[in-house]
Amino acid sequence: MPNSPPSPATTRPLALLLLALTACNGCPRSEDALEPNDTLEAATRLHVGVPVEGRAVQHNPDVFVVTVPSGSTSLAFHLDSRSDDERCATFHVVHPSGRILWEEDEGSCPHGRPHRVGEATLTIPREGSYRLTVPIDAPGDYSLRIDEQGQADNLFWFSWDYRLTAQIP
Ligand SMILES: [Ca+2]
Repeated sequence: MPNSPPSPATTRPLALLLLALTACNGCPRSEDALEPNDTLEAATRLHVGVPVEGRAVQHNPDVFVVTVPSGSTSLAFHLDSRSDDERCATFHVVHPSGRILWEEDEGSCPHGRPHRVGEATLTIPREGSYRLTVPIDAPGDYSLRIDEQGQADNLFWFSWDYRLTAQIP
């Protein structure tokens, strides 16, 4: 008995899977060694001038805490992508008192609607490279939360690798 061609009902799911894999820009990948770090209680400790490497994953915030000594007047976070994929990181920085120094609306990428206090600034020297500077008026633990917003056409939760460094200019 000759083989009959596969029916459209059989080939359609396979075709969709192949299309998804072909178009997969940011397929699901394993998490980084910093996890779990989704909350302030589980935050990764940052040390000024010492870079850490992490993975920004859509729907999976990464939280960091850095202790700032007295006498500092500003704190800068440098985040550099280590891949050429599309990126849409947004940031949230909180003062030791709980006051918000920087936040961005969910889905605000590419940084169209930031909320800032004082002289906080975000610059993007090149695609995938961010420099967020916030004013400092007290010593203590400052927190940074990174959220990858992803893009509307992502088929999977998007992720990309980064290097993060806190600096006191
Ligand atoms: Ca995380």
